[in-house]
Amino acid sequence: MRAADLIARTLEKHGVARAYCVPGESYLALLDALHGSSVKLIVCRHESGAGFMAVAEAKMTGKPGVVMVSRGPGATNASIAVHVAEQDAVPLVVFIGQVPRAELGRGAFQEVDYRQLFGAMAKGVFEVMDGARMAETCTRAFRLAAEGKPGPVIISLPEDMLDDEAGETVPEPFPVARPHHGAGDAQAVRAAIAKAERPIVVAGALLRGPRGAAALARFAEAQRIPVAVTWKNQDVFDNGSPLYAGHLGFGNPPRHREALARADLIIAAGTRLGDVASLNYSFPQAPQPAQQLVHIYPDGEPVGKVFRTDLGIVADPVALLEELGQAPRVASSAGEAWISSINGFIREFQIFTSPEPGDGVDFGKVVMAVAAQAPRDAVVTTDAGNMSTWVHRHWKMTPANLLLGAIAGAMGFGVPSGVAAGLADPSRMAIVFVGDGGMLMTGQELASAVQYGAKTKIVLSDNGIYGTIRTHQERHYPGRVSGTDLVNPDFSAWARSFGAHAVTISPGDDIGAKVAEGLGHDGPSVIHVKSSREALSAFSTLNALRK
Ligand SMILES: Cc1ncc(C[n+]2csc(CCOP(=O)(O)OP(=O)(O)O)c2C)c(N)n1
Repeated sequence: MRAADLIARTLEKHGVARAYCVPGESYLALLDALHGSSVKLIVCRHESGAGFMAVAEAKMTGKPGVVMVSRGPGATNASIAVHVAEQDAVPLVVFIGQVPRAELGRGAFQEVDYRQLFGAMAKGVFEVMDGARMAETCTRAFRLAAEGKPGPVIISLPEDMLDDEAGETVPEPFPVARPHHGAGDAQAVRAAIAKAERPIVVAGALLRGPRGAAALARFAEAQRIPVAVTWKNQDVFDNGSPLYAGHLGFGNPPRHREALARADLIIAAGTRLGDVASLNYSFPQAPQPAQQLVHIYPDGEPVGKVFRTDLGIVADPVALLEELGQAPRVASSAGEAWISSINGFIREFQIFTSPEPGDGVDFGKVVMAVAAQAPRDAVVTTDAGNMSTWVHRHWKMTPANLLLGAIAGAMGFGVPSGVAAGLADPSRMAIVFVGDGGMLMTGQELASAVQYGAKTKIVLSDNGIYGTIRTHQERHYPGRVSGTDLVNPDFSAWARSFGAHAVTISPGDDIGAKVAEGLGHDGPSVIHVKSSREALSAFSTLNALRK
């Protein structure tokens, strides 16, 4: 068969349900090979949207997401998603068109050297020069994307190569090699816990999913250890649990940091322990932590990289937590006091109060209404921006939810990820939180929602500013507004023009009733909130910042 057909058959063998794409003349043979395939091609309006959708699907399923884009401009448009996949450690396989083999290296129309372009982001960049190597390359790419620290893999497809004779063998998926903990590792962690008076778990994205979340909950309960979750991973642990120690990210107040700093043992599991997860390398402190540090991750690369790590275990964190959860520890009164000191603060911190701004709707009130009305298993996606701060601080998520956000902080992730969530599991409500800045970066993927029947609900904070940047600006240069104001379209009319249902929330409206209308619509809807600028985020008001 043609190399192009072999790609299609390989995707089918890997059980790929959807491939997200923007078409290009550089890979027509692959589009042709997907004609009639069980792999559903989701045609998007921008390659960043297509890439974000594939990343979101990978976050939902734990399996590599698949995106296909055209050469040159298509590839550069998709690069934001490659960066997110790298930073968020998400398995992603990216097929990119390329100029014909005879033209390579001549600076041909739309030619880019993908090894250079993606070399700093991707786990592998394969340019297939001989169609006979396609089966091996594709299967290897799927394995590489998923193993160890997951990430993006690029497959470059010179146009004429797609017509090469590639043989008839479609290999079975290569099993992903998983590192396992050794015989003494569980014992060593137990010994560290036994010595500690104030242990804490820092739980990351690799604990997402029913098995990981169950292992974490069981371990934390059995060992009586509080659990803090890393940035945008608050769905891995019950935020209402007495063991919940909060969400680590931006805006953690001094009292939270002080409470955490009292820990004498940090068990980091399923997180790379990057700058955001470690509160900018302060918890633990780099390079010499004030606490004992245990770090469990399936790839050795981040372990002991920035922090001196007393016990680094290169292993599947879920399997190790499962083992550790089997032997309960006797609760001590000192241990219980440690748990309640940290959880006591969190309970207070989770309480929502409104500054009652006079210049628009407090977006926090809308988030609270959505949280109250959303189904228990809602999939929530957040764009980068202040509007997500209320979600992280006040929505008490549980592992029944799924929270998808770009840990890399890429604006524009919200709407496409919500559309992908609506497509990947139509039985669950997908809810997006996005600002007016992010909405006009990739919000046009609302068209994809309408085209493919995703019933995504989009909650839009229309405050007329790039709010997050205004926050930083007011803190550093009070009152000197520069480059952060926006003039917006009528978002409700805009949403309706796509065929979505739109609800506008203005000051004085019944927020609960409007949210019910938006969430209750049997199709895609946009809840357009005329938000206050004064109620800038879940952490501060504009005037307080200026002062
Ligand atoms: C692709 C990209 N461009 C720029 C930024 C920098 N940035 C972070 S948040 C933000 C503003 C977000 O504004 P908006 O979407 O309106 O949400 P708000 O903060 O007002 O809630 C910007 C520009 C980014 N993170 N990603």
